[in-house]
Order: sequence, then C-alpha cells, then structure tokens
Amino acid sequence: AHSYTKYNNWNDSWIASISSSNPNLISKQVIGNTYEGRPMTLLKLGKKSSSSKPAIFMDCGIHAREWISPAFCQWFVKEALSTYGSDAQMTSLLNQMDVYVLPVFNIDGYDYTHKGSRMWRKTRSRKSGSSCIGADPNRNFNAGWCTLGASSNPCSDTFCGYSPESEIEVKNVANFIRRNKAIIKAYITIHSYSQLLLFPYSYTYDLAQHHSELMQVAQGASAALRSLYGTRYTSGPGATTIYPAAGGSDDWAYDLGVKYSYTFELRDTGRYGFLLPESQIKPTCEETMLAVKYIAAYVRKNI
Ligand code: 0X9
Ligand code: ZN
Ligand code: ZN
Repeated sequence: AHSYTKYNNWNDSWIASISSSNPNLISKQVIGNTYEGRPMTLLKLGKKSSSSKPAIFMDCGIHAREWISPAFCQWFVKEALSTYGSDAQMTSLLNQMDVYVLPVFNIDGYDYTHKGSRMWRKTRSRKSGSSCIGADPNRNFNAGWCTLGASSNPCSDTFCGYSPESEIEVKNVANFIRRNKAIIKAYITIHSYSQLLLFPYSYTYDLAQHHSELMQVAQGASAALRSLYGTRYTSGPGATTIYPAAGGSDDWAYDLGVKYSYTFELRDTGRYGFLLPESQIKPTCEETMLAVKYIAAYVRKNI
C-alpha cells in the first residue's frame, strides 16, 4: 500500500486516486510514454481559473536510484492539497499559479531499481549494436550536449545518449516545456544527494545572466530549509558547486527562457547517500517544502 513515509515504486493507482481526490485543485495529463511504454502522467495543481495562469514545473526521479526525490514530489502534492485554504503561502500560490508536478521522470529506471538493481541511474533504452542499456537523462538535454562532464560511451553511467533528446522521456518533458514556455516561470528538478541548491550553468563556467538574483533566491530558500532542523545546504552554479556537466535539464530550461531554474540535491551528505533511510523521508520532505515554497513565493511576487 502507498505510504508517504515509505519508498513507493511507481504505480498508476496513487496518481489516479490523488488526482480524483480534489478535482477543483488537481488534474492529470499524460505527456507521452516511457521507452518501456509506461505513461508519463503529469499532475497540475492549482485553483481552477478561466484564464491561463503562470506556472511552475517540477520533476522528480530523473535519476532512478535517488529514491528520496519521487518521495518528495508525492509529499509536495499531498501537502499542497491538504494545506490549501489553511496555509497562506500555499493558498496564494495555488490561487495565482499552477504547479505542474512530474512525480517520476525516469519511470523505467525507477522500476528497475526496485526489481533489478538498486543503484541503477539511467533510462532503460536499448539500441542494436550495443549491449549496454540506457542513457543519463540529465546529460541528454540540448544544452552544450555532451561537451563536458558527460560520456559518449553507452556503457557509462553518464552516457549522454546518441543525440540530444534521444531518450523519449527527455523528449516528452522538453516538448511539454517548449509548448508551455510562455507560462512556465520556474523549473525545479529534484535529485539527491549532497544538500545543494544549484542553478545554471553546469555546461560552462560562465555565470548566468541572472546569476546574482538566482544566488539570492537560492540563499533565501536554503535559509528557509535550514530553519526547520538545521540542515545545511550550499548554493551556487552547478559547474563550480558540484561539477561541470553538460546536457542537464536545468541549463536547458534556463536557456529556453525559464529564468528561475533550480536543481535540488536533497539529503544527505554521504553517510547513507542514495540509501537514505525511510525514517528521514518526513524530515527531508518537510524541510524541502519550505525551500520550494520560498522559491515559489518569490517567483509569484516577481512575475
Ligand atoms: O550529475 C547530475 O546530473 C546531478 N547530480 S546527481 O548526483 N543527482 O547525479 C547534478 C546536476 C546539476 N546540473 C547539471 N549538470 N546541469
Ligand atoms: Zn540525480
Ligand atoms: Zn507537513
């Protein structure tokens, strides 16, 4: 059975039940299928409105083994629905904006970490001529593609793919964001681990045009996060804060024109790493809510 304080494998039934629980605040749409044919269902949170609202896009589970990430997207959806009307910040957010949540980006890989190999990272696509499976979805976006911190070897964990958007999951998400770029004001992608709040660029050491504002918002979000349990995050551009790596979704969204583009690396700093115990799901999600809500509130007030 589904539990917000356990690691749940991807299943259609949580999505179906949550999206039918409050039709005034949540709806779902399929943006395409994964390589293995699973529907990629995107949830839309927000008060129904006759005119189109500005939006935030958030995805979880780009990397299969980072289990705390899908747990956070599920937590976010639950909290949004249960605190709308009582929490002033959430109420204003969902009144004035829509939040698109993709609970698991790399569903095939995520399923494989439950049934096959726990430390799998990539997609599960195959190509004749290679016995190695999958590409790194966060090296497959069209942003300095495969120039830096990515591998052209299909057997590598950071394989950039055979071409930009060769991975159908990447293409589906990129198509949705391109189609909706007029309304999407922020892009948030949830990874683990290292306790970092990253923003562009990672494909170059050049500073982003909006570097100081992006840094200021990241530091505000990190301070909000820390206020709950004292968890420390480091903020900065990807290239210098974690490592240079091209083809990431954050850089791609930013260059498309989505100014507020952030990558979270959630708990911890390495003691458990990807194997973060289930006992840390609740505190991790509660503190991360504060950071995401901080970014969302800033965006809402500055568009
Ligand atoms: O390497 C990554 O894709 C991310 N770290 S992880 O340990 N979750 O794999 C960092 C992504 C930072 N952004 C870009 N490289 N564009
Ligand atoms: Zn990751
Ligand atoms: Zn809560």
